[in-house]
Amino acid sequence: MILYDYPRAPNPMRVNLFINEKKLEVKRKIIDLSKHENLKPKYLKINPWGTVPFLVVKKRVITESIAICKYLDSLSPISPNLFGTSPIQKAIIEMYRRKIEFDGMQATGEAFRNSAKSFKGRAFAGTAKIPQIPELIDRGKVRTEIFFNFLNKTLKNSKYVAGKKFSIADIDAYVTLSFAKWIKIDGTNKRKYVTNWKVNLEKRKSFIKYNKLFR
Ligand SMILES: N[C@@H](CCC(=O)N[C@@H](CS)C(=O)NCC(=O)O)C(=O)O
Repeated sequence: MILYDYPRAPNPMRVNLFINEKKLEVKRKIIDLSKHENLKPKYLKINPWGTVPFLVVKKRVITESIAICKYLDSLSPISPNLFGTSPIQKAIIEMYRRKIEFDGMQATGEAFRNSAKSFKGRAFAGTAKIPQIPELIDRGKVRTEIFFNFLNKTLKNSKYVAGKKFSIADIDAYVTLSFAKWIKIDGTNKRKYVTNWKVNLEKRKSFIKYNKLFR
């Protein structure tokens, strides 16, 4: 099993934090996105979508971050369980996770992919040639701010995003917070509950290990 990875980018970051939380050891191959290595024919042959992360397991390829996390989770269904255990927990975690992905990560991505010079002509991740739409930059930023307001409100009443227990939803929200810096949005700004939650998460061994990569 090999994880094709570029830990700095938001989606690989989700998988990296998950792996750290579960204390798993996974063999990795780094694909340097800054050099567009993901679009080289040798990698497109393995993953035609041209994105990272992807996991190769006995010639099968798993490309979506959460699909990778779920696969690793079922190989190692040990504590901590980050997807929930009871039916209601599982549903609540998935509900928040989807909201974070659509209203947070995608909103940030909308502003970022439509503004970054290096993605001119490639406004979506992967190989498709899609022009940037400058009007989407401001819209993406507005959506991102709305998302952080929602997150702040959620965290006012609960220690973690989906309740009393740390879950994959916290990983996704933290990744969004970090990704938003790329569009110069500080999600903690005037948001006390997001700030406290971030400080708390950054004390976790898994987050310390990840953040050390870039010091
Ligand atoms: N839905 C995919 C998205 C993967 C994705 O967008 N990856 C980005 C990095 S965060 C990528 O590979 N970008 C490379 C490019 O567009 O050239 C997932 O959940 O993993």
